[in-house]
Amino acid sequence: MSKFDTYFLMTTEDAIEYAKVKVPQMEWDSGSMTCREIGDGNLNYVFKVTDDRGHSVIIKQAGGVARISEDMKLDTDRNRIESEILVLQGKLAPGYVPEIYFYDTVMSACGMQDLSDHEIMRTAMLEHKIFPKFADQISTFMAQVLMGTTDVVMDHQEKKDLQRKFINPELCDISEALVYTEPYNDELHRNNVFAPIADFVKEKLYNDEELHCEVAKLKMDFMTKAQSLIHGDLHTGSIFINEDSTMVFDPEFCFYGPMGYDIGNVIANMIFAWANGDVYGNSEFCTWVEEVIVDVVNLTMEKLRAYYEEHVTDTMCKNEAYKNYYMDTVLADTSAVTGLELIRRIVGMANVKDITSIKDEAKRARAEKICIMAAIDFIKNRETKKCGKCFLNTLKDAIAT
Ligand code: SR1
Ligand code: MG
Repeated sequence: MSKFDTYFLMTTEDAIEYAKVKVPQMEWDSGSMTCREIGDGNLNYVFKVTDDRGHSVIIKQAGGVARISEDMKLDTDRNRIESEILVLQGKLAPGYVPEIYFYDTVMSACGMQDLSDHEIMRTAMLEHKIFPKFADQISTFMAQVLMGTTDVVMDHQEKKDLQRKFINPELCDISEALVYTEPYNDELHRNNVFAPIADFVKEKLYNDEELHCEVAKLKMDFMTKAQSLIHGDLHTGSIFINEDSTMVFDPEFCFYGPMGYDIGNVIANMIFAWANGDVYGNSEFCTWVEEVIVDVVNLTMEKLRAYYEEHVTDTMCKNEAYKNYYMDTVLADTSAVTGLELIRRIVGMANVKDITSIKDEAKRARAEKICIMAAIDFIKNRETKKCGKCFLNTLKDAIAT
C-alpha cells in the first residue's frame, strides 16, 4: 500500500515523494530534491520537481474544482484525456509536445518533460520578444494534428474510436458557456468588463441580435462538427517557446470539433500580443506579429491542403471541388473563432494579461474597442476572409474606425 493509492491533492512535499515513485528512471538524488508549485492556469496544479544533478519532471494534477473559481466542479478525468492526447499529438507531430512519462488515473496526475529551456509564450509576448520560427512551427503542428485526425484521411472506424475516447463534455461545457454564450448577455453576472467600455459592450455585444444569430450558428457548429481532434485552448499560455522550438501543451479542452477553433485561437492571441506592443509603442515587435498573423493563416492553409492531398483516403473527398470547399470552410471557421476568442478574452470571465496589464485606462479602452470591432467583423464577415492579409486588414480596418 502507498499513500498514492487513494486520490488527494498533493503538496510540494507529496510531489517529491510521488516523483520518486513514479519517475524512478530519473535516478533522483534524494537528498537534493526540491519542488515548486508553478501552475498559473485557471484549473490545475503544476509541480516542478528537480534535484541538484540536473534531473527534473513536471507533475500536473487535476483538482475537483477549478482554481479560478471553487464553484466550478470538474471531473478529474481531464488529466487522463490530456495525457492521452499529448501522446497521440506526439506521434502526429513529433517534437511539438512534451514527452509524457506516466499518467495516473488514481491521483489524476501525469508526469511530463520539463521544458524549462523554453518560456511560456504569453510571458514572452508581454516582454515583446520575437520568435522568427514560430509561424512555421505552429502551422506544421496544427496541419499535422488537425488534418491527421480527420475523416478525410483516417479510417472512419478508427476516427470514431478516437472521438469516443476524447469525448470531453465538462470542459466543452466551459467553452460553450465562456466562449459562445456569456460574452453576449452576462446573464450570470460573471463577465469581467472593463468599466470604461461597459456601454460599448452593451451596444456592440449584448444588444446586437444579428451578431447573436451568427454566434448561435457557430456555437452549434462547435457542438456538432466533429471534424478534427482539436487542442481546444490553443492560446499563447498553452505554448512553450524558445528561439528554436515551439511546444504545445495543456490540451485538456481537446475533443472532436472544428479545426478552425485552434487556428483562430492562435490568431486572436497574436492580436492581443499586437495590441500590447502597440500600446507600448514597440513597432519592431508589432511588425513581427503582423507577419505572424499573415503567415500562420497562409502557412497553415497551405500545409493543411498539402496534407489533405497527400493523405486523403475517403473516396468522395478526392474530389477537387470538395477539397476547395473544405478549405474555404476551415478559413471561415478560423475567422469566426478569431472573433469569438477576441471577444471572450476582452469581456468574459477569463481575461488575458496582454490587455489587463495595460496601465493607461484610455489606451486599454482603445485596445479593447479595437479588438471588439475587429472581432465583430471576423464573425459577421467570416466568409470573406480568404487569406492571411485579409485577417491582418481586418485588424487594420478596426484601428481606422
Ligand atoms: C474556468 S477555465 C477558464 C478558461 O481557462 C482555460 O484556459 C480556458 O480557456 C477556459 O475557458
Ligand atoms: Mg490551460
